[in-house]
Amino acid sequence: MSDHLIAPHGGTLVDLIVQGERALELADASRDWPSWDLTPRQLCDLELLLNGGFSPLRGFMTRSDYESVCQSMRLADGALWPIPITLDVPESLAKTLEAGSTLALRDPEGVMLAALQVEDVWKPDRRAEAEQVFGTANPEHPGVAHTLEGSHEYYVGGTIEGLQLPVHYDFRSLRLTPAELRNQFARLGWRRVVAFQTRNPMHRAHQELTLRAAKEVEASLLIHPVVGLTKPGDVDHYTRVRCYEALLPRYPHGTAKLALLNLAMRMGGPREAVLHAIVRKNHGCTHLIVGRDHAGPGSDSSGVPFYGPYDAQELLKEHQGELGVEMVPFKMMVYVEDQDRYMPVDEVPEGVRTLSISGTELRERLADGREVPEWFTFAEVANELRRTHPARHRQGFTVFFTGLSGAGKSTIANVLLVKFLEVGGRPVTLLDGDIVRKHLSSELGFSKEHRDINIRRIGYVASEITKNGGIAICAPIAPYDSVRKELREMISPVGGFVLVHVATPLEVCEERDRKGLYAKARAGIIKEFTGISDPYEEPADADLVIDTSEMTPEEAAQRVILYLEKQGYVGAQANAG
Ligand code: PPS
Repeated sequence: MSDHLIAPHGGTLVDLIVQGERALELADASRDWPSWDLTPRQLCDLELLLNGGFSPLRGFMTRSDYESVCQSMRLADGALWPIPITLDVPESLAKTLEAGSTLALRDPEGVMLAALQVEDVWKPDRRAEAEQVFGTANPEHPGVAHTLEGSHEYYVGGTIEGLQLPVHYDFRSLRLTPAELRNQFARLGWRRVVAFQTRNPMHRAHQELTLRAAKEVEASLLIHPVVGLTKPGDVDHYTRVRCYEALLPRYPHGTAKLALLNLAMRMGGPREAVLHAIVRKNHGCTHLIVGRDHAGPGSDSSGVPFYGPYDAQELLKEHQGELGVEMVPFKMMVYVEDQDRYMPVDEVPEGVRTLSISGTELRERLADGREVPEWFTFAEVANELRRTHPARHRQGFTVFFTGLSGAGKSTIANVLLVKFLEVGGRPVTLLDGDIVRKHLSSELGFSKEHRDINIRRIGYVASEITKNGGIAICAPIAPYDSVRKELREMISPVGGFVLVHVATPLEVCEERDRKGLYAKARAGIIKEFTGISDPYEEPADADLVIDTSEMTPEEAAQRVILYLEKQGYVGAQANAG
């Protein structure tokens, strides 16, 4: 490692991976140890512990470090550290551990990644932790929600010996450890490096901001996006990385580099900004760009922001001298139309027209297939976003019919199937009640429990079809409201979900009795028959209500198509014929 690079936090770059004999010894001994399959958050933390991204930490925090960090942002030895890095486990495991035991840490497939020499097992006051670290115990803050509701009751602290880093198969050449990045910087002669932390796609404002920052401090630029855990609802990292790669050629040759950071963000605002600076220092960076609301979780439900827009800048400013990482503060960049360029908002002369597009507006434009202007984002980035967020008429969707036996669900579903096949363009799957019960749920009966399992199975298959851009038409009875709602929640994030209540009255269904089932149900030959001896909960949240005693199956199918057209899920040609 070059002497000219910034020293890691604490002076030495930690490397917890053990080799040769010791590795064999640990693997051998692990047979007798209790073992823990790491959660996604813990896997991210372990990776940065093992590769020195979290130097000087040598394991998950012990109680004294944890308490000191929560209270005063310092480890017990006084070193600056803003956020607890702890291993949470359930009581059942905690009870088997004590100081001196060893715990095998495994990935979700059971591969042993590291051995933890237990020093401490304790039950933390997680509410106090949330208040100290995040400044609030409001679970609308995602970091607080994880601390209070998403983590186990006990913490285990101790040093770690690593057998291997967690395995990633995606973007391997961009996943650089602190040592690897430092080697590259040394080879390139990059002594001054300004890091840009991000969890979002980068648009022109971000490019302008990073270019300006690099020029201002005369440093090379490391675009260092987080690909571990970010804020729920963020653009997935596969898409983001393709966007960053598309943007990279827009920087002057040899001045910018892209590497991925497998950090689990806490959305901890000011304290997290300090963590980001430490982690970047360990990766060989001398500067960190901190913009507006850095690592912020936004606002609570009453619209009050959890942190002030420049709180993170202020906290990092207090500590930058001690850390040796210089903060490069940035105000929000806005587009000045008359000058066709970006400017920090506080430099825009009064009365000058500025333009901006919010995240919500961008999502809407992508969903509607509307143009994303070149002043906002480069065409190559917009194309990448479009590939993942196609316009609604290219997205998948589920049409979910619910209603009594004999209400006409299957008939309408079959007409709809044919209409969609006629139009073509998207694969269509019909998950009819009877078909599903034959192929997916043959062992199930008609108890509430079994019906719910049946609907969840249908929902899972429909969500996979929808996610992959297909059309799923489902036509079970689905008599229970809560499981129908579960499906809407599961499917809506990956495409469209339309609940159609086929509300043909029971008398009409019974009179039709096409399968003779109602007669058998009345005679008590078939038990738990919906509408006769079993409940049907009418949906109050149906997107469409259709009564087949008042219209033909073709008319009913047409109503569904018109509804989908209004929502943007089918284009103009879907209606033709
Ligand atoms: S559920 O409640 O959604 O799981 O039911 P589903 O999978 O749609 O299955 C309903 C079909 O099974 C036949 N059948 C019964 N339906 C209701 N209650 C009882 N006890 C029952 N026993 C058998 C019936 O033919 C249903 O088909 P459809 O097409 O709805 O008439």
